[in-house]
Amino acid sequence: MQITSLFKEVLETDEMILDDFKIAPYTIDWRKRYQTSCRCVLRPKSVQSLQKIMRIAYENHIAVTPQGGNTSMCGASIPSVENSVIVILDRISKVRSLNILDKTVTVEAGMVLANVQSFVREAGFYFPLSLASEGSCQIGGNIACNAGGLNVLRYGTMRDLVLGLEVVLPNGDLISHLSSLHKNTTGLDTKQLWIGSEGTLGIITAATLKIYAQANEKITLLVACEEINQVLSLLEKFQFEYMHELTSFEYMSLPVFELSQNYSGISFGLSGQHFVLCELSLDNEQGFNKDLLLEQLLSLGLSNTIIASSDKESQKMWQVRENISEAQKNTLGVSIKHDIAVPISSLQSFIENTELKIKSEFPDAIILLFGHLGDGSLHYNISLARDHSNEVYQYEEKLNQLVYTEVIKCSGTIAAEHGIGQLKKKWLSWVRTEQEIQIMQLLKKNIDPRNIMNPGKVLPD
Ligand code: FAD
Ligand code: 2HG
Ligand code: ZN
Repeated sequence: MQITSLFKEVLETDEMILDDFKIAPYTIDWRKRYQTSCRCVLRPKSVQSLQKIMRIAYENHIAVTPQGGNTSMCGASIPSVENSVIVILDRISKVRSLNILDKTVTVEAGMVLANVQSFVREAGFYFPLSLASEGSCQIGGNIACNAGGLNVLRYGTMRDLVLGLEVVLPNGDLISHLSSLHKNTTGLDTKQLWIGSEGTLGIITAATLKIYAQANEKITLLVACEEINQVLSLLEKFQFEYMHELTSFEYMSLPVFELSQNYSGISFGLSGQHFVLCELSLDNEQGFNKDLLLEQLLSLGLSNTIIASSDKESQKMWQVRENISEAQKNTLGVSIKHDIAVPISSLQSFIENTELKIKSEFPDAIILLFGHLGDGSLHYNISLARDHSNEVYQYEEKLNQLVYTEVIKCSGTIAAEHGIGQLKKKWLSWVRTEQEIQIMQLLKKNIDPRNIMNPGKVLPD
């Protein structure tokens, strides 16, 4: 029987998208780096429907790619084998419960991140995961990628925010362990297997997440620096003076700052080579000492600073930061992306050495360096002045090699927050040992013996 007919037998008509024109947006990724095909897009209206889908897929060896908001930067959300089906979760997207005493919210996986944030905010609390794609990415996708974003410094990545999970396994069985416990030392923490698994071990349907008190006051400031070591001194100083109150420490190099300011139609009139966007979230009610903050900056020779004087000004600062990916895509076309992290103590040498290596082989390289410097992760994106088209991909392998060689010299990683997907599969062995990869393969074989869950992603073939 045809693949689509098998699903038609158990699903309602509105749970299947069959029209090629309507399927098209699901088969191309956000970057337009990967384009593929699929048999159909399935849109289960309940967890039970999803279980039926997985039973059929399992019995008939049909490859399934779960897709959330399709904002993956490494081709994880797009099928990479023929005859796949895509499963989307936008109809499994309710809030299941809010537990104020436990400080948790339980939401379904298809809920858009921004909706989770606003639900929690309206209840008087705070959910800290925040990324530029929050208007379209979904909690399930965030968990499957172990998303990081702008507040990792204080709250950690998705791994730190999930207390319980509900998952449909490749054979259709359901594991439901939506625990609200902040402590549970009963053997291995198996939920962590699905966090960061990029859809290769099953489909996440719900999660219990930590929520926090809202800050009493937030201070946003933009600091211009001439030298990268000033940026690092600023981080050191703020971590010492403000500790947990420092929630974001985002870095933008001059080309990135200019590109995004122009794209956003905003100018802060700051001059420098390096820019830092910081957020301090104050929990006490004593009010904020702006003079002290300025003094601290001056002690580092940093006088070129703007402290946001209104919510509007703070939003503008964040707009410039959050528009970077769009600005890059729409202005410079193709960029070769690297989502790396190195120990903060090695950042300066990594930045200096990598630029030297890249420029010596690609003198026309436009290096777009920005990211979550406070937690050691940076986006090292490269465009070439000679060409903005897909032709640039012919240099991807060489550029990856140059960047990743420097990353490895610093004991860093090639995927700090976007994952491996199909893009970085061949580089996995650069950062994980043979034994670690074997353990991952063993787990995959056991949980997904028919290799139907998002095949062709993360692990070597
Ligand atoms: P998708 O892209 O749809 O899927 C990603 C992976 O998760 C795929 O492997 C997919 O199969 C799997 N998946 C999706 N849903 C499920 C599910 N329910 N169960 C099992 N597997 C599932 N990432 C960061 O970490 N930090 C950032 O700051 C950041 N900023 C971004 C900014 C922009 C403009 C864009 C486009 C992306 C950004 N990303 C960032 C990358 C991206 O990883 C996140 O946007 C997000 O976590 C992906 O969620 P999604 O719902 O779009 O997942
Ligand atoms: C960010 O930090 C995202 O804005 C996107 O992780 C990074 O576009 C990129 O390379
Ligand atoms: Zn990022």
